[in-house]
Amino acid sequence: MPSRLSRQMDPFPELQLPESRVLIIITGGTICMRRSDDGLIPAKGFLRAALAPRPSFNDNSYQDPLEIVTDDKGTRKAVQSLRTPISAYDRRVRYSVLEFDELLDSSSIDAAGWDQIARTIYRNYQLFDGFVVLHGTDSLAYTCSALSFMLQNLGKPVILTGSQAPMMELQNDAQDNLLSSLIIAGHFMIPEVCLFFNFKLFRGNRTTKVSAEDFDAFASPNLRPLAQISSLRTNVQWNLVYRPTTVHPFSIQTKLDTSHVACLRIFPGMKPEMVDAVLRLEGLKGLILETFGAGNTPGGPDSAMTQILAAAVKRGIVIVNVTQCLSGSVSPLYAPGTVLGRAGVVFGQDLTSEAALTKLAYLLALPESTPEEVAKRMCISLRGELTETTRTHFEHPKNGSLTPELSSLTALGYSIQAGDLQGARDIIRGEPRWLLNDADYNLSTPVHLAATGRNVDILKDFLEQGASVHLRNREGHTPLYLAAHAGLAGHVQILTDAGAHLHSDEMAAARLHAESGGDAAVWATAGVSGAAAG
Ligand code: ASN
Repeated sequence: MPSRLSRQMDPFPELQLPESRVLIIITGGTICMRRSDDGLIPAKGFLRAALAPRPSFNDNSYQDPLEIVTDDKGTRKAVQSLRTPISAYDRRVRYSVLEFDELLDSSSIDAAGWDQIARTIYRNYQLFDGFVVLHGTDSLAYTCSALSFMLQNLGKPVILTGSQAPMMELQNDAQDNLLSSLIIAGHFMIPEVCLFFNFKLFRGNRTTKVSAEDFDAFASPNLRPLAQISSLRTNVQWNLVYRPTTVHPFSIQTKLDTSHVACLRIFPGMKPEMVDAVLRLEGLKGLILETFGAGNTPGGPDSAMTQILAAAVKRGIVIVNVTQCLSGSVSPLYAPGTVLGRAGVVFGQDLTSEAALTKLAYLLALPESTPEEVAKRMCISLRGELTETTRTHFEHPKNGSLTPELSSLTALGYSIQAGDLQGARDIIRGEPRWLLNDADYNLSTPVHLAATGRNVDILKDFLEQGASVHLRNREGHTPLYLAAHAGLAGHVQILTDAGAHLHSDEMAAARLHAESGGDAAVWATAGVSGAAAG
């Protein structure tokens, strides 16, 4: 693998842009299927059969092996990697493939499969800039929703995709879906679990499958796409991107127990006993009720249906009201919905059924969860899965010769330089766009500047507002590297608390600094193994 130093001496300027690394995780689905006597079934060997022969997935450069972690003990294995040709954004994406032992038609995935995906991402989190998960479309919206909750304080893009026709068929949507997912994961710091399909990037927990055959198979009825691909560029709606705003590193919650939850669709004339029978299933802890329109069920306050639901809530079962409609929200707009609310049924607002079911399974799996706590958290947004009331939006008048983006970024740079926390906050508050992941001519973000700035509180403030710790500047450096290089122990600590880690490309240089005159304790906190701590 070319080292940072050799890359810096390369005479071709475009090669100086840091290459990004993406791990493709293959779980199955039509995208990797081949024909058989029993119909389409998933087939192994995707990298060799489907990716290596295609010029848009393989620039035929020297195929550096990349390391991947294969188990919870941290066992590393070197696997083949391929690299894309240079993108419209002057960057190449190097990727490796990790194929699960058993590839599934996604109709058979369950919570154990979600665990396997979450663990694979967790084990390999520090080795890659982003992740692409290949998955069947049938249960894709469920898996996206489940993972959005299971991956806590996610700081890197995780993009799930699949296709309606296999990659090995002459006419397919697989190639576009996979290539776009790879490019987005390798270029744009969107720290969310996303679903990419038919030129659109969606927040995963907002999606639902709407067609069994069209290429336009997914919709996100209550939230616009996070990005759209056009012939010219990828248009990211940065103002929509969700970011964790607490200073905690990435972690996962596994073992969602879907056997404790159920989903029922109300229909005209439905017998209340049916609902009662489900609510009395042994071990049931939560129910998603798909109701009519804005959240209505048949019957009034004293009806058998309402009494059954109220009694179940009293027994500690969490019941969540979501709409059968494709879009819109449930609320106490009509009397029947209000009656349900009074009976203790939670208003699921504009949650999809997929998000509601997996969120309920996630919350019930958290240690020490109580029905009251679960009911409370079902109504608030944990990962942007539901629309909370709108926030106030401030805007300063703009003038000057720089574009508004650059003038705000420059002003922010001066505040950081002066250590002026209030000044930095004022600029960000008055800025309608997402400024904290913007970068200057050197690809330095405000976090890069704050990482060596005189006031560590500014750095902390940026992280609490959801700024990414993983973006790299033109030299390929993370903010953590810069802080450690400057010997700033407090800055290094807060960055690692927020989940920052050195990029694999930086490790060799970091080790060199730690061994030759740098502050070994600071480098050790930054994650250089072997550097003396304390
Ligand atoms: N049955 C397939 C699956 O979900 C459908 C697809 O991927 N298009 O695995």
